[in-house]
Amino acid sequence: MISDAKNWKVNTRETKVIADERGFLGELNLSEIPFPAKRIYWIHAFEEETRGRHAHISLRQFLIVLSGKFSITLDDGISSHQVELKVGDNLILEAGVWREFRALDGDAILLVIASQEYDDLDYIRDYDLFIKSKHAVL
Ligand code: T46
Repeated sequence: MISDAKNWKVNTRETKVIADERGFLGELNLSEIPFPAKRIYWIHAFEEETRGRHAHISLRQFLIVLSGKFSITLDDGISSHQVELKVGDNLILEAGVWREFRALDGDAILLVIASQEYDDLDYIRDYDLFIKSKHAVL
């Protein structure tokens, strides 16, 4: 584990991966996910493009890098933390965290397991509003 804060936990190489002469097989038990999963989606990101740039009001997520590398910035409104995740690394991300994801190579794939179905109203996409929402809570 390289980072453990109130709103996120970064685990490096925690995902079980079985390698043999044919390639790799990854395994994840749903019991390892700290919430009931309602949705799975994946991102095949273009190199150096930044995705995210939002926070969620209540969504909880479990993210696994399936291929390549991502630079991820996590910001809880008080401090900002940057982590680099490579294949097999995973991240448990709670609500209320501003996040930005940048693919560090051209074959970067991120699998996300989410606690809710897609809801655009759960997104805060304006950073100033995000900071204001954090101060309203504090
Ligand atoms: C997050 C990061 C890691 C859907 O229709 N269904 C879905 O399940 C999702 C996730 C998105 N969409 C639509 C909404 C937008 O029209 O797909 C389009 C792109 O979504 P967005 O700009 O939010 O993509 P990212 O990569 O910036 O963010 C996504 C997730 O939205 C977000 O929850 O944390 O991946």
